[in-house]
Amino acid sequence: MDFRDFKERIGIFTCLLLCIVLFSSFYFGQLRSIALLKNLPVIHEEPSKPTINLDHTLDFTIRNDVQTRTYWGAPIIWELMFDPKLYDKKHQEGNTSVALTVFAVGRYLDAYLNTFLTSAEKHFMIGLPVTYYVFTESPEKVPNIELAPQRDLKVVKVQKYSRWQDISMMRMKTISETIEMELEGKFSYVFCFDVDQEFKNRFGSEALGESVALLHADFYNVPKDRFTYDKNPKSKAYMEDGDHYYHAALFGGSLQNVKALADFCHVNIMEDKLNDVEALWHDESHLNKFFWLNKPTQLLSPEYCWDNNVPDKKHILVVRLTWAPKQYDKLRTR
Ligand code: 5GW
Ligand code: MN
Repeated sequence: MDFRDFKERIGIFTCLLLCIVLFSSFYFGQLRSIALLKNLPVIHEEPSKPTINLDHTLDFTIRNDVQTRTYWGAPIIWELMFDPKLYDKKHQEGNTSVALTVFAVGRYLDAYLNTFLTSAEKHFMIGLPVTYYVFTESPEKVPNIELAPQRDLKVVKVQKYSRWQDISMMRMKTISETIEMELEGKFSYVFCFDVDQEFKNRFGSEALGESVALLHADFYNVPKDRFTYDKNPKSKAYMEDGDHYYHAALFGGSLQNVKALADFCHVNIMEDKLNDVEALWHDESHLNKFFWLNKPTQLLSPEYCWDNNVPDKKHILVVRLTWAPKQYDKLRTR
């Protein structure tokens, strides 16, 4: 074997070795990533529930005095557009169930909770199973309301934040945790309400949807430039433009969508705290940002939460829910 022969063999040998090294690192690399994958928690996809969508039964032209559909196609629910009997029948057949969350912390419990719950028993989702989740720091003070069959009330003890802004904002954290720990798998929809309101007329199954936002009574009929979005670029709630001004006094939807909303608001509220900023209208500013980025599938007209201080009531055929008179002097002494 002469020297050139030897060099050639060394060459071939090196090539072979390289191939083996490359191949095995690829092969074992694959194995390793498969092993890593195996260690990942398995995500169990919820079996997709049959969703009840009755949008095709709505009459979008009957109310020619107001906007009945958004530009992205979501219905805006006004009186006369829907057939209440049909909605209730389909939801009863589909075994729809609803969780309602409401916070009554500090003096808000004495001032508003009884009226809120008693009126809800007369008007909220009548004919469907409803469970109220009342969050308070004083469970013993929750009034004993007589509930209709298929209706239930659960009291959850929460801490009382000292700043009222935090009482309002930290609801998002509790709502998210409650959906995850308690509601998931038990209800078709969850709706979250301010307590300082009173039901006056049917607030029924036509309000249910995958992701539901409420048009703010004070802003549904004013030009966009008057919307009070957060305009501070330092806040996560900052927005230059938007579609509508939504009211955080009520929102709802599927458990998954409401959890996404609550998580979004909570995370952004916490980030603002780290940056020492607070959005102009607290949780409501963040909620408006969420619905700008994640379009709601259904809007409720201000018939679903009317402010009696708005002088012009021409579009409001039925007041279904109304703001309780504000008792700021009594309730906001801090
Ligand atoms: C207290 C003082 C100022 C602002 C809020 C509170 C407060 C709110 C409270 O002491 N206890 C309480 O349970 N809340 C909850 O947060 C209620 O569910 C209340 O409806 C919600 C939002 O607060 P609101 O209704 O005073 O806010 P706005 O936007 O209707 O004025
Ligand atoms: Mn309120």
